Amino acid sequence: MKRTALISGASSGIGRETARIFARNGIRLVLCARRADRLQALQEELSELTDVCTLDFDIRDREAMTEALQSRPAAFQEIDILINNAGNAHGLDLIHEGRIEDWEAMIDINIKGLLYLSRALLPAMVERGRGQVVNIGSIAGKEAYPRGNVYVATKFAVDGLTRAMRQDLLGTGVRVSAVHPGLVHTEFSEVRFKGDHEKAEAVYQGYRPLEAVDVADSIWYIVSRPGHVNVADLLILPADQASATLVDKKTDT
Ligand code: 8X3
Repeated sequence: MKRTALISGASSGIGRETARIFARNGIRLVLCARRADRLQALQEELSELTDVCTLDFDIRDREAMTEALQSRPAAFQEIDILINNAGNAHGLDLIHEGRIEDWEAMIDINIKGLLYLSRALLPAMVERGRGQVVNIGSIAGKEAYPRGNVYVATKFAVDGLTRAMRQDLLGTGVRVSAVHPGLVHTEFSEVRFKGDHEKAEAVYQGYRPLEAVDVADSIWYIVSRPGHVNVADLLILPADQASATLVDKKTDT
């Protein structure tokens, strides 16, 4: 049976690569993000492979999310797989120097956005007695690191929510998993450093980071397991990374 997945943060990075892998495997797609032009380009790319619908809204805006979800065509009503991928980091400041707006953005997107989408889509999954949720956490949700503070807290929240959701949904037929990536070469650092390209690129130099496709591949692994299997928690790191702060960098450039 053909399944339908809704992916948040689908316009770039891990979300976009997940959409590509899902499309190649015949999963129908509801692609969500703020950037309509990027979503449209992805829809054009993938619609040869599968049915694709796009919803552009800001995940911080619950009303906009509700309206967008309601506007989706009937053929995309049933969502079997929710990929809670939207999330980012803003700033890398000491706790006593952090910008409140950065904190609010991270809390609103990484925690509240995940909750809004889950609350909107889970009831129908429970009613149908099947479904799958994959929350994208981070190694930052497993261990704190200096200056990570609020980002770390939001990813600890993702880890905690994943565990709690799994307990609440036990016996409903809905499986809940989390993928926690380490360093992945995406726009993540570009956003964290507010467009400072050099600073962002330096994060990924001197070793081989993960690419978005590596993480997307592990998400596909999770959603392609048979129904009685739940890969509950998956930490995926570059071979050159051993902890949030321990990376085997060969050069300083
Ligand atoms: C992204 C990985 O180490 O920059 O979540 O927090 S890290």
